[in-house]
Amino acid sequence: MKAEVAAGNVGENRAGKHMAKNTERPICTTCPYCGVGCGISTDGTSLKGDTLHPANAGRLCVKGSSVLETLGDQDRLLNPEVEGDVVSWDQALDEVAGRFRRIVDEHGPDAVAFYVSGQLLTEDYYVANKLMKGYIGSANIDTNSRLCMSSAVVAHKRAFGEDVVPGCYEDLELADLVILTGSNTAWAHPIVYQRIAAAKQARPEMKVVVIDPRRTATCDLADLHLAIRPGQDVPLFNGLLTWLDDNNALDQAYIDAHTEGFESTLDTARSQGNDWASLATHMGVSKVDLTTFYHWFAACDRTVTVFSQGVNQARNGSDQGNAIINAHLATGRVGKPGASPFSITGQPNAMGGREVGGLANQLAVHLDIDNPAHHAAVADFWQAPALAKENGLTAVDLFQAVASGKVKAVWIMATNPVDSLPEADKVRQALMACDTVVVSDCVASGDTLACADIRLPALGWGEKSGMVTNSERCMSRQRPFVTAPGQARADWWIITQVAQRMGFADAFPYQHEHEIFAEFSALTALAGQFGKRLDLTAAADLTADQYAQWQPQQWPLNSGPRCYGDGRFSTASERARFIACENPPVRVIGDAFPIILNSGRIRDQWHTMTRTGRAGRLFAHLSEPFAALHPKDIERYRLQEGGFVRLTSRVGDALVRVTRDTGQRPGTAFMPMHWTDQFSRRARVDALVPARLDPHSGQPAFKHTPVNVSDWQPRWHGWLFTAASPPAVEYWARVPVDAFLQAGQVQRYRLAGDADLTEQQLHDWLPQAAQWLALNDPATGHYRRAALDKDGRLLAWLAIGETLPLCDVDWLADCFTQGADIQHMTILAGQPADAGPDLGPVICSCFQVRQKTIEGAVEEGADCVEAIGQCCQAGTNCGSCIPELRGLLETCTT
Ligand SMILES: Nc1nc2c(c(=O)[nH]1)N[C@H]1C(S)=C(S)[C@@H](COP(=O)(O)OP(=O)(O)OC[C@H]3O[C@@H](n4cnc5c(=O)[nH]c(N)nc54)[C@H](O)[C@@H]3O)O[C@H]1N2
Ligand SMILES: Nc1nc2c(c(=O)[nH]1)N[C@H]1C(S)=C(S)[C@@H](COP(=O)(O)OP(=O)(O)OC[C@H]3O[C@@H](n4cnc5c(=O)[nH]c(N)nc54)[C@H](O)[C@@H]3O)O[C@H]1N2
Ligand code: SF4
Ligand SMILES: [Mo]
Repeated sequence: MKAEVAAGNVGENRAGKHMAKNTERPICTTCPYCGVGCGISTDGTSLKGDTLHPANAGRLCVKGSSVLETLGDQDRLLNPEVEGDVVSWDQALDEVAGRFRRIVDEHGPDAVAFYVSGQLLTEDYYVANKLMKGYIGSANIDTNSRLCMSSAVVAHKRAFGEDVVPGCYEDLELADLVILTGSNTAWAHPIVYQRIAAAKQARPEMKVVVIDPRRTATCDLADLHLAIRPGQDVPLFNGLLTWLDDNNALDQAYIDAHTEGFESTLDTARSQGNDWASLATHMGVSKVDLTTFYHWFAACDRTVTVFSQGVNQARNGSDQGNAIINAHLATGRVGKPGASPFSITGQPNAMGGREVGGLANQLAVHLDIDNPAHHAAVADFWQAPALAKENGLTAVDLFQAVASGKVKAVWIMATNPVDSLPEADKVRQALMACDTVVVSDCVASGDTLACADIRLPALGWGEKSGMVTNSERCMSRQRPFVTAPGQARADWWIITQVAQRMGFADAFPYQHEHEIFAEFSALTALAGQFGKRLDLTAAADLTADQYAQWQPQQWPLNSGPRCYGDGRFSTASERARFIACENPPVRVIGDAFPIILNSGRIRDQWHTMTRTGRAGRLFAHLSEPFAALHPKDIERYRLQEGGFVRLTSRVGDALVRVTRDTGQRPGTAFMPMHWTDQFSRRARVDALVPARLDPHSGQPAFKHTPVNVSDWQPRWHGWLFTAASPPAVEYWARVPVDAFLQAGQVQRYRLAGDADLTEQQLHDWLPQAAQWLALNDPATGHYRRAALDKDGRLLAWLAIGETLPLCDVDWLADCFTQGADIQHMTILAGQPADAGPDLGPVICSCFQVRQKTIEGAVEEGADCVEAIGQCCQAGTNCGSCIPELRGLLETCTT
């Protein structure tokens, strides 16, 4: 049986099995996951938080602290491939350059496109943008930041005249009021959450307000949770503006001196009235809660409003961002210690991509394509022959242009659009029909890779080298510490090689990433000429050695940690702009699709799971795709808790498990965005999401999809452990088991199906084996099989029944990892002879502590998170499970 406390690998995490090289002394690098941008110190076999990094001061969350477990050669893309054949780099690069050149020559530059990602490094991003906009001559380069940050970019540009985040993390610690809206900080930005939690512990009078239609783990920190109806953020913040005016809480001197457009913005806000009771009803909250929030905002000069995807990913995401910024401008709370609006970034280099101009409607260094002076300056700096003159296609439009044949070649780098774009099935069809699809990725299998004509193996985290910028504009280095597997190469190198082969060798002469960074830094001088704050000119002459030694620094370089604190903005008038935000039209929920489907992140998975999906430990928290619904809806739609639900929308369908969640608003459901066709039969949430876009940013409304739900009752259920592909059944979901057979890594599949099964089928699901064990129990309708090699080692295990066969999946996983000594009857039973009680799901991933153990600790008197930690270690490493521990404390003690 797996020890309840798995000692030894915490804080000192194990490296992946095929780690090629360890460093002699620890190096400092930056976490590959979220935009908090934590520093990591590692020698290749163990890691810890970098105590000197300003973002995390030594802390790491569960994803960061388990990152070494996701490295290794298994399922890596090792060689360039053209139409399925392994080729040399020369052949692959010639092929890409040749095809792009030919299409540009025949159909013009707008017939090709790049689709890139906030997981590229700044240097990769810079050369991709320079090649497409400056040399190929089209602005058809867009990025997954379109799905993530583009509404915040619009909001910043409209309000401040530049895409600048004015505040910094320290503001969260200095604030008297922290508002977290559309942000599940506890799970998506855990170290930011921990910094707020620590500040609140030190100053309990500090208030936290969470605005989110569902009750999330983040709410455990909240003094007030406003569970607004989905999409009601503009009315909420318009109401706030009106309230501030009614209660003389505006900073009129600041408004007069530093802003414009206030009167018309206030008029628009006022048009919804100030009958707080009916407004509260409209928003779906109580009047007391609404006015408490307004009181607190009025009272606290030091207020930070953190916003993320619940704000950005909406039909009116840009306005939602501006409605927040309006309230901050109206109270003079921008860029001051403890007082700012704060859009936090998702990906490790979402911010870096915005700096270099990775979006189709940016030029570079915060300049605009359609501004002739900006255009002339960049064309001159780059000596670019064909600098694009018009904005290019934004992500959703870009893939529609691929579908219509207007775009004939697309190069996708470091993103997985077949899973992450709305109407994802159509994206897949478009790519399958496209002339040339090039995909640069690290892994060998993926839903987008399956559509590629040319696959290029890229370096991944731990191998690649370059710069990333986090949410607070802090630039840190990612440094390599393992040898690249196979033929994998840096993205910047691949792009530069293609540029050279397309005839642009003079403009892409780089030998080392630091040369690219220095050029980009020099280019920011132009930003300064046009009154922008982006300033890296101090790094323009950086030597290779200085680049190697780079310590985390915020831009503008050699400036304070905040921007705009003096009330002078990046607009021509130096005044910030209020933006009048109309309330969204009232949404009529039709009978056909009565539930509003929300989607987002879970604690231990990253996006499309190409990395976190390699570590079995990260599935302990939530192991299957699910839709969370309120118990009333489970009853109303005759679903079953733990059963299966088929979701259908106007554009697609999905089949997942039902989770009961009293924190859901009735009439809504939540699905994680993570499961792809690599991990489940049909659980891609974006197959359901229609392409409804914010008109200013082009960002899709991922959070509010009308769906229908119906119960699905399979005729049989099962478990299958195998290294082979999953069987073709109606439902399967897989979890990697930390064991490798010759055929590959063992996977644990949860199965369910409708069709009759024959003995032969069951047999075919298992691999060739020297020995077989079988047990058929017609009384229970259960069939169990085990396949063993000649030495008695387990190769595969299967149990099928009309009800889900009982077994201890963790013990079975251990049977695979620990090899021999298998007792035949026990193995068929799927649990040890001396099976202990079921301890429930793992809550603390670091120490593998299960729910019942934690509840036991509470029953024995542990009355706070720290006491639970002392009893059973839960929550004492990365702290990511602390919100859940607080939840258990609450349920056990009430
Ligand atoms: N564990 C983990 N962490 C991650 C990532 C990951 O994949 N896994 N990805 C990273 C990336 S790229 C990003 S962009 C960030 C995203 O970080 P977050 O934005 O915090 O994450 P989400 O879960 O997408 O959505 C946040 C919340 O918005 C709420 N919401 C939905 N509709 C509304 C609404 O109408 N109004 C309001 N106010 N709220 C609403 C949802 O209920 C959800 O709780 O996370 C980053 N961190
Ligand atoms: N329904 C719904 N959809 C969403 C969202 C949502 O909340 N709901 N959120 C949206 C948001 S905010 C985001 S950011 C996107 C994320 O969605 P994606 O960007 O599609 O997700 P990832 O899994 O991060 O894809 C990264 C890919 O790049 C590969 N990769 C990793 N590192 C490198 C590298 O260094 N070089 C190269 N070449 N490849 C690399 C990985 O193996 C993986 O295949 O999803 C969006 N889609
Ligand atoms: S909060 Fe976690 S995932 Fe985000 S950067 Fe820090 S360690 Fe990485
Ligand atoms: Mo994101």
